[in-house]
Amino acid sequence: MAEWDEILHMRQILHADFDAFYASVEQREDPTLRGKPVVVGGRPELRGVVASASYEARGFGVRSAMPMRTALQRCPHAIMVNADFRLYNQVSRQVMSIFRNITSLVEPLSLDEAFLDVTDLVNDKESATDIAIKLKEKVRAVLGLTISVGVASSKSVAKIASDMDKPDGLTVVACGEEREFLAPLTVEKLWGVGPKTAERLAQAGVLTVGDLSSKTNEWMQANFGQVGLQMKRLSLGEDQSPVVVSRERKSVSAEMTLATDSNDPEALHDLVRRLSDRVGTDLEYRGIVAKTVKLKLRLADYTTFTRQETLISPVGSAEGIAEAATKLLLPELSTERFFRLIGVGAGGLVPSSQAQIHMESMTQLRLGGFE
Ligand code: TTP
Ligand code: MG
Ligand code: MG
Repeated sequence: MAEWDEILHMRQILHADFDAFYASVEQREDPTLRGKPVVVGGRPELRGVVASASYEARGFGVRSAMPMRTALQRCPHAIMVNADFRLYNQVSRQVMSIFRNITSLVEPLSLDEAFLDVTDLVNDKESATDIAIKLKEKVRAVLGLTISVGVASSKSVAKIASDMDKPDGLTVVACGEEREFLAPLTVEKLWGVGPKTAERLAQAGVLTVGDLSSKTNEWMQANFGQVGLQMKRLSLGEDQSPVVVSRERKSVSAEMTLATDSNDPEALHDLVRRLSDRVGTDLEYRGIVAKTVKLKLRLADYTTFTRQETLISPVGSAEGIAEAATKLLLPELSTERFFRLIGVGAGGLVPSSQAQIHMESMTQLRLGGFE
């Protein structure tokens, strides 16, 4: 009986993720970049980091989040491209709509990846694997880009699976084989296990997911608390978390460290404008507006503080964010103050449609007051 119960409740989850997203979009736009090591990211002289590296560049050891300087040392002939967030947002919207044409149960995790719950689509004629193959073909045909897909009975296993065979991969973990699949992987593959936790686990001789799964619940709880129990469940392939169609984001932000600590109003304003552009593009893409705008500032001595303003009418564009952020920056500038890092954030997020209603009713109230 228990087994039947399991089979009846077995879910079929896909995790799809673009291969080298930013870099692949750039290669698609400019054919001369195809087959070449391409890195998208910030300029090395501005302490830029790699956002995305094409698979050709990865052959030279270039990785995301690596300082651009290091990337160019490893791969001197790499072609550097500035990020075009508007374009990536557009491609993201397109891929999400391809996903939603397959099922409405789509949970975007970031611009380039999403979970799809296809449980109800699977039947005698079409397996989850067939759906995954169809999805890959569709994305290639419509967008000229490749995705890698993981198919499994849970979100966490599907996400790990999609990363196993990149680029253009398809990894299927059959129902009941989750433990075997996970066992040889390093603990860092598990959701929520970062370098620090991995280091602590390594000290206890726990290197692989298999090692972790053989630890007792008591040991996991004693050493890592509630999170420990969650890790143990994930190591066994147990993850009941549902695909959540709309994920509420509480804030959107972007920050950047300056090449050299600066007190130059022009350079600082310029940075605020660029960060606002990123935040504003993200808001536009999501169709949301912000009621508060925040500025994060770090001085040369690492003192860090924030300034924020709650706006009378919410903003949802790069220009609106920049205007508010610039106002916050102005009183902080002085020749003695050298800044090391600046961040721009948007909070109090509401759907644009809702903000519209809110503003209309405020207008009506005001009109009412005049009568
Ligand atoms: P990822 O899916 O993590 O990376 P990727 O698509 O470039 O490569 P992969 O084939 O391994 O999936 O992230 C998607 C995009 O998010 C990536 O193209 C650029 C951006 N990004 C950053 O800006 N900084 C980062 O540190 C990472 C990891 C990603
Ligand atoms: Mg990706
Ligand atoms: Mg991704």
